[in-house]
Amino acid sequence: MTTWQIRAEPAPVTIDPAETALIIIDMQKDFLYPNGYGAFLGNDVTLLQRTIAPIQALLAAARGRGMLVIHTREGHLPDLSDCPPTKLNRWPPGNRIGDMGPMGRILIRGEVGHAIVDELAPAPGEIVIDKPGKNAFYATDLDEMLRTHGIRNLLVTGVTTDVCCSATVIAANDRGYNAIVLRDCVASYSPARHAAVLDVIKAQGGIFGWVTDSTAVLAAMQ
Ligand code: TIU
Repeated sequence: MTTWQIRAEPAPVTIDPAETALIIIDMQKDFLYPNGYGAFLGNDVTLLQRTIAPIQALLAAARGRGMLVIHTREGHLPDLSDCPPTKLNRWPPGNRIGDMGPMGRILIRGEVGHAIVDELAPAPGEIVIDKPGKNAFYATDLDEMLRTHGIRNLLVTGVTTDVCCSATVIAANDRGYNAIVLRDCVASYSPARHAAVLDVIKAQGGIFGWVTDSTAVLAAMQ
């Protein structure tokens, strides 16, 4: 059995690549592009764009080794029937999910802004999970898909560190998956929140998982 030993915090982690998936969380135009929803709300999207190149390198390596690749997208049905009022009412009218944004209706499935960025477009056959929540396990068949493929470890990438990545890592940990987060492949609109979340994940002996980077993972893959 081939194993990969990955340099990580709080300790190195050894994984079987056959039991490992690369998950790319919500790398959507609305969050990353200068004319997307995130930018429209006043966020600095360049902080998020820095993740694209290292995720591209990791994605190419994962594809080359036949690893399971999972993309997720946050978004809702056009009639908003899957969007709780608590989430809908978080922003003033005009800036809400379902309102017309710069790249179509904000976070609505099928709209331009909801799509994954061109640089990381899913390849035919790769799993794409449409999620109505922040946590990718909530109201999706992600858990079933991972179990079907015998996955026990997740290499976690995507945006944002403090929202959808954090929510997914915490949920994965409770479900018995090892979450290994790549610090250069996740990003937040707030560098302080990004750093804080990574600290929490690896605190207390790795209470939610491990923190590493793409250089260490690519080295372990050799
Ligand atoms: N995908 C994801 O993280 N959704 C968010 O709403 N993130 C924010 O940082 N707002």
